[in-house]
Amino acid sequence: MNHEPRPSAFIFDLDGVITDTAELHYVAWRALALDLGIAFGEQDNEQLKGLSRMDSLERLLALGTQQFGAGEKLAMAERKNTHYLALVEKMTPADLLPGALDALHSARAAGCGVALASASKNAALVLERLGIARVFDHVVDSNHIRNSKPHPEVFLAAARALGAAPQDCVGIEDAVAGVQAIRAAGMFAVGVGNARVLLAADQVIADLRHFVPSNYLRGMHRLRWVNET
Ligand code: B16
Ligand code: MG
Repeated sequence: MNHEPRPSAFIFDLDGVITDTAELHYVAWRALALDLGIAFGEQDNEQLKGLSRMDSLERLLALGTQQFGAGEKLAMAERKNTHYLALVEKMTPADLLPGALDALHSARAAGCGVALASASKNAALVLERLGIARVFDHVVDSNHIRNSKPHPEVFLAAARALGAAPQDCVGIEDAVAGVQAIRAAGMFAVGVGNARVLLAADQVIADLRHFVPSNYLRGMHRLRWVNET
């Protein structure tokens, strides 16, 4: 771990940016929905990206008509998570998304701080499975914060841990709620995915193969990028 302040820093989201766990979350949520007799499709799963586990559950239950108590909801979230963890156990470094490893190494090679800002309580385990736990100076996930994305807390906590001012940080996100969190933190927001969806991003790229850390090193907080996709 390097605790020295850096001139600039990159703060990566995990799911959907570095690896595609959305599909695994989908499989586990769909199984729960099936048990509850709730119709739950890919479009519904799209709305859960970047949300915390309990917020995701509330969205799923809102698709049905039944009411549940707090204890029942906790048990459902636990059941979904057990299923999800069984799927995560099968992950390997081959599950890194294209360009992810290069992007992380290039950011480090440029002398920048590199942190993770994830809504997932399972982030550390996923990083281990992917073989990249040591690439990050800091990992901030839902275990460390009170407010979920789109609240800026997770990105601000990552910047603080890196000793970087928010305006000197670039955040990289695939979810609408995540891009909103980065902007609310006062950082430059790189959206990964569809520019028609990630409307609040300063720049949108299709995936991390298009991410060149050295491009951001000078005056990045003054630049407004043109969306590329
Ligand atoms: P867990 P990210 C988020 O991770 C996922 O995008 C979101 O779909 C998931 O519900 C959330 O983590 C919570 O995950 O149940 O593992 O705590 O995109 O912020 O890295
Ligand atoms: Mg994500």
